[in-house]
Amino acid sequence: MKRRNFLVAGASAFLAGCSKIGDTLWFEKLVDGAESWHRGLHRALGGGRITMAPEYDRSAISPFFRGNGSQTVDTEDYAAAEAEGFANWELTVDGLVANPMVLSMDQIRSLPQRTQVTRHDCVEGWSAIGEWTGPQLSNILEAAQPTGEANFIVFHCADTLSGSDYYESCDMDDAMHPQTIIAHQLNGEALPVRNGAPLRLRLERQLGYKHAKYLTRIEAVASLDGIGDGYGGYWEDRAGYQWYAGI
Ligand SMILES: Nc1nc2c(c(=O)[nH]1)N[C@H]1C(S)=C(S)[C@@H](COP(=O)(O)O)O[C@H]1N2
Ligand SMILES: [Mo]
Repeated sequence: MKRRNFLVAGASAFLAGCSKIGDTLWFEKLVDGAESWHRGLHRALGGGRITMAPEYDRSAISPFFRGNGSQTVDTEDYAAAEAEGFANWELTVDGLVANPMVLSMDQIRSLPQRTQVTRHDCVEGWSAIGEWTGPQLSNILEAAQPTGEANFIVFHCADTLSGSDYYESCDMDDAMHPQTIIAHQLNGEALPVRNGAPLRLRLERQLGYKHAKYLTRIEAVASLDGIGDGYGGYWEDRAGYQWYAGI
């Protein structure tokens, strides 16, 4: 397939250290939003039927979106990153993908953006409505090109809770869902530290604990075995929370 070859060639140039990001073909396609590869995958996975989480008017936004779980990352690296406004934060995309890549914050901000006002429901019994902005994960995966063996996407985080790494995962259907975004803004401002600065997942059809904060790495895998305790997430491993936490 011609397009696929373009993307592979462009991504290789990028990985080789091409300094002008805009010159790489795959990145241009992404920024244009012109690529349709992910729409084909949508059809293959979902039979064309996509249910959307409710979206709200901006007037419904909660005055304060509380933080829960980790409210910062207790490392020197994170403190240094925060001190420079997360200008050099990077998101790695790897695992079972044809084009592993490392995205800068500028690249993440230059992708097509989606903004959505949604309600976050935490199992601990609170909800909040917020406006989230960021690129669709489908758009990023379109560039990375998960291989045929990739069944899940694992979200790795910078923080630990009680000494264990926080992480989460979802299936390819949710990964490619239009409301699944890598958010860098809450209510039009850079993501606050308590809410996962500088990058957090929004997985709108599922409960709060799935929405991994402080994202460092997105990994495509065939199986969740061998990742954490194998149940697909920090709370799934520890407290028996459901892996598919549909609302
Ligand atoms: N990395 C990381 N992500 C996380 C958590 C965490 O402790 N660490 N807590 C989860 C839980 S239980 C909830 S309800 C939400 C809270 O998001 P908020 O802090 O923006 O309110 O983040 C989720 N994602
Ligand atoms: Mo939660």
